[in-house]
Amino acid sequence: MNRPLPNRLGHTACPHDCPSTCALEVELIDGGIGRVRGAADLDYTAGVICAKVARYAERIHNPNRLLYPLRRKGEKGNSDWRDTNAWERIGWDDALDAVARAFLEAEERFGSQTVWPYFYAGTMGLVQRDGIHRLRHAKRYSRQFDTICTNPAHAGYAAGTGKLAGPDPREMAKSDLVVIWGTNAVATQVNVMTHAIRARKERGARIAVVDVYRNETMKQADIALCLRPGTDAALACAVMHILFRDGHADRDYLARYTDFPDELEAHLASRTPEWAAAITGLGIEEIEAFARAVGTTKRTFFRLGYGFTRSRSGAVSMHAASSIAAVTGAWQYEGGGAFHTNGAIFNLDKRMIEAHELCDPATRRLDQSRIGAVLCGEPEVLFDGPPVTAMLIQNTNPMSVAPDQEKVRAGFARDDLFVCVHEQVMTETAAMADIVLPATMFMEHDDIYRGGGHQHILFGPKLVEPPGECRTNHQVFAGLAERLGADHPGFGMSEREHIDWMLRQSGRGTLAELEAAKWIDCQPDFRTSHYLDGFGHADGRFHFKPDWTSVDAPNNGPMGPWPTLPSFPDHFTAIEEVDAAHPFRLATSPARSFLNSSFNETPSSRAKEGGRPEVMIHPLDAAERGIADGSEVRLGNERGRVRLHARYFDGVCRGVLISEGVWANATFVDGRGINTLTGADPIAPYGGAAFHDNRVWIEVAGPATG
Ligand SMILES: Nc1nc2c(c(=O)[nH]1)N[C@H]1C(S)=C(S)[C@@H](COP(=O)(O)OP(=O)(O)OC[C@H]3O[C@@H](n4cnc5c(=O)[nH]c(N)nc54)[C@H](O)[C@@H]3O)O[C@H]1N2
Ligand SMILES: Nc1nc2c(c(=O)[nH]1)N[C@H]1C(S)=C(S)[C@@H](COP(=O)(O)OP(=O)(O)OC[C@H]3O[C@@H](n4cnc5c(=O)[nH]c(N)nc54)[C@H](O)[C@@H]3O)O[C@H]1N2
Ligand code: SF4
Ligand SMILES: [Mo]
Repeated sequence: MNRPLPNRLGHTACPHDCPSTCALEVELIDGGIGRVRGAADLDYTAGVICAKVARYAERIHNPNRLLYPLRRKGEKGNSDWRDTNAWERIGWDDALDAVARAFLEAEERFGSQTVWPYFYAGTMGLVQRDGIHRLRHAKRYSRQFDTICTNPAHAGYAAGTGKLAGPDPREMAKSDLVVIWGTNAVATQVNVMTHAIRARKERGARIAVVDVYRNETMKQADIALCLRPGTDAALACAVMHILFRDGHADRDYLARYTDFPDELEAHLASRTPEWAAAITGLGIEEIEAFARAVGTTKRTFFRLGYGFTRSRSGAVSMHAASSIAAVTGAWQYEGGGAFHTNGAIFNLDKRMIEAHELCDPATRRLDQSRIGAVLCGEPEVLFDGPPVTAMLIQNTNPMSVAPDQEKVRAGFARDDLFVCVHEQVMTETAAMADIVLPATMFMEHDDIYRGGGHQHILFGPKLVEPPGECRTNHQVFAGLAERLGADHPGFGMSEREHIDWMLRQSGRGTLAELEAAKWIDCQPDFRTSHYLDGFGHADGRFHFKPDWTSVDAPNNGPMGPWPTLPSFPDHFTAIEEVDAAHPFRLATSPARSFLNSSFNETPSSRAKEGGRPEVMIHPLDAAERGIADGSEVRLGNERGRVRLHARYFDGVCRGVLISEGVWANATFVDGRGINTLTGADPIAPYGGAAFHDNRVWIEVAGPATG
């Protein structure tokens, strides 16, 4: 088939919730889009993007895109928005009036904090994503404690370094050993592989991968470490034990740049490879070999991901892994150190977008991950305040992605809860709404993005017209503000005016300059990035013994009580260990062709992921239970049960189960999705959901159908 030739190329940035934040080139063809490619001239993207965004035409020109506002007529939960018995098409004015009326009535009855604007990072654009705070603060609505993704990782990393920043991620290409720890980079941030493989090709570097199953990233590894979920800190401790034992600790560096190295060494004396092998399931020789590689390679670059922190031991594990680089002093060398994210380097002034000056710190901050408990009215998570009776939801799909789904479902089913969902497609959350508003996709609006896994700010201009009556998040804020009597200059500004204002205030030039340049490289200089003039803590040192109480605590009462965190890196037994009734540990790792729940509606992504949700099980574990390859199984724990199909895979450890991807609940045999099994209890010390830390049982559910 001949593809039409593009009229021109558009330049933009990928808005998805992915550390890669790729610079994109888009073929623009007769008002629509064709192929999407990675920009070759941004050296982090280096011309490479993931397959799901390369075929974005399928998502943006999706026949199931929401096109006009809808009012629910029938029962909650009907996702066929063309069903006129379930949904009624209405105009934008009517829709916004209905939302405003519901919010004002709710406020009248219970006070402003009964309204909970709920959002997340479906778009990472700062104007479209974060403008919801302007409305929230102007109206004194309940705040959101953003826990679902980053808190354990960020708290754990900053506990050691004092700052969420590190070496230039492009330095991976100059490393001699790239340790990819707890991130399935091939699937979740493909550019890490670009730079790691470059190091291998150009310098003969080795790649080590630490994960809980032999995923696509581990298949590329020279050193593959497949450990039991939640036990990474034990591995890190044994590595540090060996480094001290074998004379690979850099004692000058330790004395100059870190706290309490002597106490650390004494503490590690009993954290032997034998001790760690018993906890992690790794072989002693595997641990020794990994430690030897780390100890004898000055330029070791630890690329620390999120996955290994989605565990009740997550923050402790992150801190332990980052500590290794401080023992060897790898931080001093180009191509060495421990990188997690560059969150702290950008310093963009978001006051106009978020209306900080209107924020009343006395308003409660409800835990995003515990939306189920919040909507079920549990007093503790409501801080004994009013129930949540009205919501605006943007850029997130909690009916699929939030943990403890039984509560989430019960909460959304409440008759006295008014929900407005602004979405691009009819998600399972939108299906529970009273009013659904159609949203633009990123190529249909202007926004600005900043990297997580790299160090650039990028501009993403509007490239094509939106279909139907889709509106931007920014337009929705303005439309509601007017009706709700919310006043702030930010509501009257365009997206471009916001971006220009923010750049100027932040000392990053102007929008016109950014638009001409396409991106700004914000990497601090080498000495700063490598902490050679001191780490981010007041004493300038890396902290092996962190003050876990000093992480920015939510100002609304305790999120705990926390179990006591170990003072030095250590195995943290808070994980959900197996017991007789629940003999397996389940991790719900990401799928390569989905992005959280996004793309799980596109036929090509579903097909690439095998067409249905599955759980991977070691063939020997399966055989012991009479589970045939492809057969239907039930998984369950204290939180609920799900039915899906088993797939044999000898790349998972015995006793471990992996279910990849957030599939729509409706694709499971009985309509209950994988997050039925995941818990919303907060991870110490700063919240978060332990998506990969679940004990479960598994049993045969029926005859093989696969
Ligand atoms: N294709 C795709 N890309 C994505 C996403 C997606 O869903 N699909 N999600 C996006 C989002 S929101 C985020 S935050 C990032 C997250 O990206 P990552 O940082 O990669 O984190 P996760 O995807 O949670 O998990 C990564 C890996 O950690 C492994 N893991 C689980 N438990 C443990 C453990 O205890 N120890 C170790 N060592 N490994 C463990 C999982 O098996 C998985 O292979 O990816 C983004 N990119
Ligand atoms: N089992 C399991 N569950 C998980 C995870 C896991 O590893 N395992 N990972 C967790 C993590 S790390 C995260 S971050 C969460 C993320 O979960 P979600 O926040 O739900 O993730 P996304 O799929 O990125 O985005 C959600 C929605 O945003 C919409 N959207 C995108 N752009 C816009 C826009 O401009 N405007 C509007 N109005 N809507 C838009 C998309 O259509 C999509 O439906 O999931 C968590 N859930
Ligand atoms: S790798 Fe991530 S940032 Fe890059 S195109 Fe894919 S989803 Fe977007
Ligand atoms: Mo995430």
